[in-house]
Amino acid sequence: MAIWLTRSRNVTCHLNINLGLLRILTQSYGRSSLTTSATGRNVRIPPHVGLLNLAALFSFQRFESVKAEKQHDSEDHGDEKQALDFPGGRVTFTSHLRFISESPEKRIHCYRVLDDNGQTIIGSNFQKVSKEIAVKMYSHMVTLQIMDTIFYEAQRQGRISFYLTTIGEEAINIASAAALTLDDIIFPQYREPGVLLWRGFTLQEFANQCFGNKSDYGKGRQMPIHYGSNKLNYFTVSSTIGTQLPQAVGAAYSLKMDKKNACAVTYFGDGGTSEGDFHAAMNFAAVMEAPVVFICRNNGWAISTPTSEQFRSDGVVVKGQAYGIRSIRVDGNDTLAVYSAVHAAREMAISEHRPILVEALTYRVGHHSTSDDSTKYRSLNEIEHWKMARDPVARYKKWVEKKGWWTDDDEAVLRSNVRKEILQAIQVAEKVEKPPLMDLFTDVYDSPPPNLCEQERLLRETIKKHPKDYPLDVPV
Ligand SMILES: Cc1ncc(C[n+]2csc(CCOP(=O)(O)OP(=O)(O)O)c2C)c(N)n1
Ligand SMILES: [Mg+2]
Repeated sequence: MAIWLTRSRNVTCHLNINLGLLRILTQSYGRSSLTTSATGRNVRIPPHVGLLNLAALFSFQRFESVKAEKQHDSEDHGDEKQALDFPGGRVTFTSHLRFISESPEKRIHCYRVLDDNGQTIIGSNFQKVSKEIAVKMYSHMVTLQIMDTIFYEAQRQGRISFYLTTIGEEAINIASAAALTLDDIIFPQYREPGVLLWRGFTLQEFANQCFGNKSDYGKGRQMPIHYGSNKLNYFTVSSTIGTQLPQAVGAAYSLKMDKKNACAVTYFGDGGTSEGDFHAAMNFAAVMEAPVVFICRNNGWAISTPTSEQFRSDGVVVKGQAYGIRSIRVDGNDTLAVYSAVHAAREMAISEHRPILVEALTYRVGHHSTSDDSTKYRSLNEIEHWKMARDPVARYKKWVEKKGWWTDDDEAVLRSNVRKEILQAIQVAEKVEKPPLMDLFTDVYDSPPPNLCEQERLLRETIKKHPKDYPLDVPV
């Protein structure tokens, strides 16, 4: 957690220094000023540009210069008769000195089924859902929202140490989970508790983990939100970004060797794609033909880093093709589109023994976590726009209502029941005893090595010396 805080502070500090520098430049150059952009070009800053607009202008210029140098691919299929036999197939020759363009003229399409008003787009091709599944998806999206709101409040009240919400990403969580079977193995990042909820993790189990009590499967050794369940085929969340990706590929490969009718599914953010583990996993999966579905939640931000500073490619979807992986871009706030895309991806992964990449476009509506204040680096307008105009839950609700499958009464009953259930779960979790101190040192080694024994001895001595600095509710 400390690392997350330090990092976001550093970025803000860096931004402030840059803005300060620009202010000095505009002041000292009077009516319009000349400065040097990040790409080394001279940029003239008009006098009417305010401080905040300057930052936008600065990044705009960076993109302009990249665009100016862009070279578009023309129809050059080479000389069909002149070719090189090369591993992987024939490569035709060309006498044109041409580099492949760094980006296509048009961005890759985004698959969607529901329009902004929750109406099915005429002619759209999607996986049909039964009334039962459709209503279950909606109820779970609402449950996830309420759970997030209450746990977030519990953290603000100091009852739990940390929390992180999934607000804005309910459709990706729930609809992708609904398109899978329990035999599929999940390797999550940390913003996918809805997948676990869909699989049957109870609100009490969520509360036990967040409170780190004796009933938590991790025995209170992890920060809140690091859920995991053996029973539900859901690997425990690990804070270290990207580690789950190669693990998922390994698991997928073993499922294939065992001829199982299942795949591995791994979730990650846009920020996660900058990790070496992402690239290693993609290549490994392609080469080993592992039945794994990679689901990238491209939510625009990695703590305070916007995607414009994360990559220069057309998002994440294009990276699939570079590795030889079939890929799709989907509207992550469209429940039916996510459901259909993941359903199809799963089918292909298992029946054709191949990895599939799904890039879901969405937005992280909440702060990164309770250790973050995102208004320091993004505008309230941007957040409000996604919260109000693009809410995946409201959009999907319109669809289930239009189908005649959901009413205001259903909504009122659901909200009241879920609220009660969560408050009850929190009260119970708070009262359950904490795991004993000893549990900190168990479950890794059959017999603990000397350095662990030494650490345990030191800890016990320190607790004896400074009892007030240690929680009284942890049995020593
Ligand atoms: C290897 C590693 N580097 C850095 C961090 C600090 N960190 C925690 S979350 C995060 C941002 C991840 O962003 P993204 O993958 O887009 O997921 P999101 O939070 O947007 O869902 C970072 C940099 C970490 N936990 N692990
Ligand atoms: Mg992100």
